Amino acid sequence: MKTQVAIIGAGPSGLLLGQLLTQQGIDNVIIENRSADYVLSRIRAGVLEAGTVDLLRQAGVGARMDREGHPHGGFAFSFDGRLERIDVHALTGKNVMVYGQTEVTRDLMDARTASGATTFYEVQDVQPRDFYTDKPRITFVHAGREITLECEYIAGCDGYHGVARKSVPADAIKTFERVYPFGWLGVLSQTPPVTDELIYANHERGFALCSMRNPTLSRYYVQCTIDDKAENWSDQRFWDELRTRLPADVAADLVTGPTIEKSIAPLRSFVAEPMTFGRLFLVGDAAHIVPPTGAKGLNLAVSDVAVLYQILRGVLLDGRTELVARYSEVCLRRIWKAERFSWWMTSLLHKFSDDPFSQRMQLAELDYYTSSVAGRTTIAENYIGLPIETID
Ligand code: RFL
Ligand code: PHB
Repeated sequence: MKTQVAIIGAGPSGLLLGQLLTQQGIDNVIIENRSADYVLSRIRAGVLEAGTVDLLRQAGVGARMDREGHPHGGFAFSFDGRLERIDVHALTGKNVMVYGQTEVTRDLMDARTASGATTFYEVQDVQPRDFYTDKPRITFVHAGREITLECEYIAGCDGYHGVARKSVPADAIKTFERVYPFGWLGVLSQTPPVTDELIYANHERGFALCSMRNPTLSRYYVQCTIDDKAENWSDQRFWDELRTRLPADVAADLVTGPTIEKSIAPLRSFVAEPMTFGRLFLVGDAAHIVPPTGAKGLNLAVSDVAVLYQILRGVLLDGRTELVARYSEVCLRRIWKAERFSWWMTSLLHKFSDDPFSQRMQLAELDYYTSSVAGRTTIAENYIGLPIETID
């Protein structure tokens, strides 16, 4: 079997890259080791940067997002019993969009089905090969049959645990990592969100986040210990803990109910350099992880796709093979800044120890940033998303 671009992984980055390439008439095949239903059952990101929204519209998958998504012009920090709003729209002229990753993925899957492009789900033994030659290929097993997919380029969009990054020679890659000493316990509940906008809470018992998917579906998180288990948290314990970590007037408005999902996610910062190995590109979580505190993971995956798409278009439609060399440096410039923002938000809002001095430093930093126009502006311009470079 032959294609121009072989894409490993049908998460948001693989599906969006496939959609943009298909729109340009560039042939591509996606191979995914899970089923489509499993991919759609993963509850993850909820906040889309303005640039992500623009690219989804450009890809022709923005219609339902524009109908059902919720533009937000700001969010709040709570600390020391206070609630301080960051007016992102006033400071940047743009809104973020609250629209779940599950919905983005569903829209992309529907568009792919409509385009007739090929996707193999539930594949096994995926192995990228010969990507340092001009005839790369991927071998995999589908429905008991071994398939060789010959291609011109391979996009490794297969997430942090995928095979693409693991296939590159150890001496060709350098990785940078920080593992945080806590996790996030997240719940989804069929209840109205406690406020119209997100609240990121710093509390002496630990971080909490009030988020949402729509006016009847809330998403809440509390910081938990790294070795904690979701089974240790009854719904009652979760709601009590969340209420404790919010300002009293907000807590009084919290509507509770049965939770429909409860899971724990570890927090990690991770970057692999470079992101190109011959004709293999690493894209999205395959190349980098951020702690979710800045709402950057999905958005970074999308900005990698924006860059790779422009490069592959130049290479495959106009023969500009010299562009391949630019992918890694262009992406990494933006990635490191999003890593910085996510690390900073994590450091500012979580409980790292019982040390009272560190807690006072966090409160002073929150007070300083939220009471200065310069402070609020730097937060707003990072939250809305830093510019994505165009390749000319
Ligand atoms: P994905 O979504 O992990 O998709 C990779 C796909 O590759 C498949 N795969 C393979 N396929 C074939 N062969 C193999 N050997 C394979 N190995 C793996 C996998 O099954 C999967 O389908 O990576 P992608 O596309 O790069 O997308 C990245 C995003 O999913 C991720 O960054 C975000 O979800 C992170 N994230 C958030 N990002 C935001 O921008 N805003 C947020 O508000 C936000 N909140 C979150 C988050 C992540 C969370 N968790 C659970 C990690 C909140 C949470 C709790
Ligand atoms: C979410 O709604 O799942 C969410 C929102 C903001 C974040 C992380 C997760 O920073």
